[in-house]
Amino acid sequence: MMTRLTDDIVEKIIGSLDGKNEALISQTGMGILDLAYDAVGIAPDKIDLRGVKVAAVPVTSGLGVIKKFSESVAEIVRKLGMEAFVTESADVTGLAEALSAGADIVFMADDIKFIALNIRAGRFSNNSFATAAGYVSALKGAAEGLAGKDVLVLGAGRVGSIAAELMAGMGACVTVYDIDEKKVKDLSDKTDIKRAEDAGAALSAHTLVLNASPAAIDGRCVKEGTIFSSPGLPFPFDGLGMKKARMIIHDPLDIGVAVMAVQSASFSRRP
Ligand code: 2YC
Repeated sequence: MMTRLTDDIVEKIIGSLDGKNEALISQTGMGILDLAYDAVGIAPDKIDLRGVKVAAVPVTSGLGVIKKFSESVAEIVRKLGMEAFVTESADVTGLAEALSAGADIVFMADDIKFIALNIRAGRFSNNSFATAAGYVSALKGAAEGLAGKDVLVLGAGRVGSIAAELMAGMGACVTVYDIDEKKVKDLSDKTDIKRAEDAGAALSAHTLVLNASPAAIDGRCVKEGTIFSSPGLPFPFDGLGMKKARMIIHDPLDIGVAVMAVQSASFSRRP
């Protein structure tokens, strides 16, 4: 079960976007749009985001709508230079409204999946891949490259396992910890990824960490000067961990949505 955003976390997103973009530039050398291009692996001049029309459709299934979730998605997308709106209606009626309004891309999330569907291309971007790729790019930027470097991934769920494979593919020496060792075994059988026996010991031995786990991080185990690229929710750091970390890159939704929007738009890229 993926970690679910709460109303109060989402409420804070819209007003914080500009400040967080400045922070991201100082942390990684990239603003959120450049980071999204990097994560998708597309050069900015190969795609024109202006005029791309994006609809965010609220979905009431399962645990229902999260207040301001769709509005936050639309605002994050507008900051990338695309046009974005939230449909009046939810669910199927909302989807019909988006299509009638000529949306090129539709964002929708239930409690299991969060996708950005490119209508004409008939292809979609998935939040798990987009979040993994976005936070890998962030770590790569902050570390000035990952090739040949030791990187620890906490959590072998959908985001952590994709991130581990992406970084192994970049030549990083990846170690993964998950409380469920079977998840890591599946991963290490497929790749040259190593399995950590103990989270604390692994943290004490790494200064590059991608945290994609919902578990708290014990500051006593954090190595001084560690760079954390940390999509994990809820925010896992205690005061000691925040003091010892050189940098913590974290947001509840922004980077994942930005990568989804650029990746989904790239499906329509002119040849
Ligand atoms: O408001 C709505 O339309 C809701 N149906 C949205 C539910 C989103 C559930 N997913 C999550 O909270 C997490 C996010 C961190 C991104 C991916 N899953």
